[in-house]
Amino acid sequence: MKELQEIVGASHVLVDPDLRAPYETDWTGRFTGRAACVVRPANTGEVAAVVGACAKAGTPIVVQGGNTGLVGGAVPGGGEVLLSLARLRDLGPIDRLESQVTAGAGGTLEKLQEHARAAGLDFGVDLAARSAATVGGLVATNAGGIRVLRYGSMRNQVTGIEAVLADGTVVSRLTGLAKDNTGYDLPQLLCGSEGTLAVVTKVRLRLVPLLTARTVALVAVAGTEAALDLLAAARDRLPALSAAEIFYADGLSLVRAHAGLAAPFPDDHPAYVVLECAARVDPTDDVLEMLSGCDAVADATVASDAAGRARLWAYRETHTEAINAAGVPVKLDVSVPLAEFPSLVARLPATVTDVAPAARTVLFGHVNEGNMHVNVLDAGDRAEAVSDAVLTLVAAHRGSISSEHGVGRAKVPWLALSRSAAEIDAMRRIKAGLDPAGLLNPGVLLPPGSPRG
Ligand code: 2HG
Ligand code: ZN
Repeated sequence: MKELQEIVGASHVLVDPDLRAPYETDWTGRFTGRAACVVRPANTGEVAAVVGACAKAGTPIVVQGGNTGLVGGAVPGGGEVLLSLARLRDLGPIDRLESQVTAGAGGTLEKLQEHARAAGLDFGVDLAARSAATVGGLVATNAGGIRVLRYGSMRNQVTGIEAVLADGTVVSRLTGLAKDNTGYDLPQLLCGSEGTLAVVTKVRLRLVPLLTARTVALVAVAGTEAALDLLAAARDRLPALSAAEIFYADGLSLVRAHAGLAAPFPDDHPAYVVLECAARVDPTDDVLEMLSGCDAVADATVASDAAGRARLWAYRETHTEAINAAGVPVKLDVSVPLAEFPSLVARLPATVTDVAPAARTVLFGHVNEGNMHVNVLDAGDRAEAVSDAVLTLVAAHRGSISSEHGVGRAKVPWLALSRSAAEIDAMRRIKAGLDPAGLLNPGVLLPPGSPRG
């Protein structure tokens, strides 16, 4: 402890339980664990020294950014040093020639977006937790969000990384070269590694053109199949399409009650799709034309001014908050091929109530990627049974048990539903090579085995 205080300063080693508490429980309140202490280094050198000291002492570390994760991957299992990267917030100058920027792992997505936009560029990833989610956390989980349809997930934005290995060694690859075939792609290996292979300290990121002409449509449809018909029409007819999101009537009621929002349409409908187009010239006419020619549209409302767009997005983006306000949910984040999507949605509610009769299932997500956020309220002590039933159903639909939130601690028991034994073994060998003592994020991602998962 004294050594850690010498590295980061006594005021940045939090031992008092009240000071540790906000770091020890995740955003949903489901995952909680005690940390030996919380250490808040200010720069890469301090991170390397802290990790090196822990390696020497054989002390496990759990790494945390904005603590917005939804799978318990950034809260302690019990007794680790919690390494908070929140002070690594530096944002480098915008490189206009390359359209890139280097960002500290602890800066928020929102600050990165503001920085890029002030220079006439934008960042390709966006998600509802933007004000707290950090760049390092987005990389560690390979975050997705609402613009994957257009720009891909976090790994598609990453052109370089600086990271601290489990023994305190700093590896830096921040040149961001567009072409560079000189062996293993370490930055890409770290994307989605959930803090189990190294501690990401800086990230070199690709930026995208700032598209200020934006149109959002909230479209009422008869159900999931109609939503897919609408998606197909939108993809065909709208080259500027940048988001396609789905939610259902029960989610809308929850959101409206929580946030005091007016009904979007005179009538209720089974399902709703939010479409967003972004371009240099106003895409509204194209959106209206597509909507008027699409039989799947039961009703629609369109906005192109900032306030109107935010008003329509709120119906979708308030889901997580509204669900959390109703109780501690079982949160599952799955994806299936689009052909299987309607069958999955149709079977989910009964799959849940078969094992937890009092439970309520709220579905919403990123329809273009077949990614459904399955939130289950009132599962009581049946949380494990609910996860098991839903994830088994997803596997039977050729899907993934974690589409964008990662495996964390929450999904470890079900990893084998999505990954073969040979793949898990290969992952273990990579882990053993980079972190032979199993000190980084033990209990996260890999099932227990050798070295410590
Ligand atoms: C979103 O798409 C996030 O809004 C959160 O991935 C999803 O709360 C959830 O289940
Ligand atoms: Zn999502």
